[in-house]
Amino acid sequence: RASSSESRGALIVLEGLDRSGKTSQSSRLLSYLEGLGHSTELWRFPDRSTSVGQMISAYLSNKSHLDDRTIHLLFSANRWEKRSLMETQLKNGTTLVVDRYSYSGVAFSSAKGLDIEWCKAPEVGLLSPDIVLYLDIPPEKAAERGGYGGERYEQLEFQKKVAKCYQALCDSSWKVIDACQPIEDIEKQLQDAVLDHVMACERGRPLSYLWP
Ligand code: NYM
Repeated sequence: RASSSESRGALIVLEGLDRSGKTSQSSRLLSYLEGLGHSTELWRFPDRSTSVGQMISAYLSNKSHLDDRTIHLLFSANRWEKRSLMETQLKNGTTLVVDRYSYSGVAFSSAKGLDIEWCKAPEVGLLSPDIVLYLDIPPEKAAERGGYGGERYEQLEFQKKVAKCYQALCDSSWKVIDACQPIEDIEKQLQDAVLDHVMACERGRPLSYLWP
């Protein structure tokens, strides 16, 4: 067999507006895949544990101010610093459930008015997800859920712009899920959506790279 058909874990990405339910659905999906016996890890971006991540965290909590392009590149660098570990884990056969990825990077920065192609450029060469699960919620509904923690970006008018930017990125390869449904229904739909991809990767689907 060619090395391109080696078994690997799947790269599963959850995207959506703030308060769309990504974080709780990510951990439910992790439990499900682990329960089926798949080696699985939960990842998230930004990864606030690194030194780049701490700069991002300070920015998001309004403790620092950075130029729009500068913070965009820090978010991207935060993915680049995890890229080789990501590839290692996938090749080890571990499936990664990732709460936000490059699509958040492009959607949130282009919502500020930055050119979308400029925003995409630093992501080129990162690993491409096997499936993007988009938790679709009207910005008004997300705002009603409350618990906007007061971080930068957590404002209705801005989230409306982010929603439009996500629409510009969304293509037929994404699985769009109505995030206003009951939690258990969403959970079930996510489970159904990922299984084929996990199997295809086990059978040796080759890795691919942004932007496909
Ligand atoms: N965010 C997240 C970006 O602006 N660019 C990125 O590349 C990523 C990964 O950070 N409002 C924004 C989206 C969120 C914020 O995310 C923090 P979270 O999931 O609340 O930790």
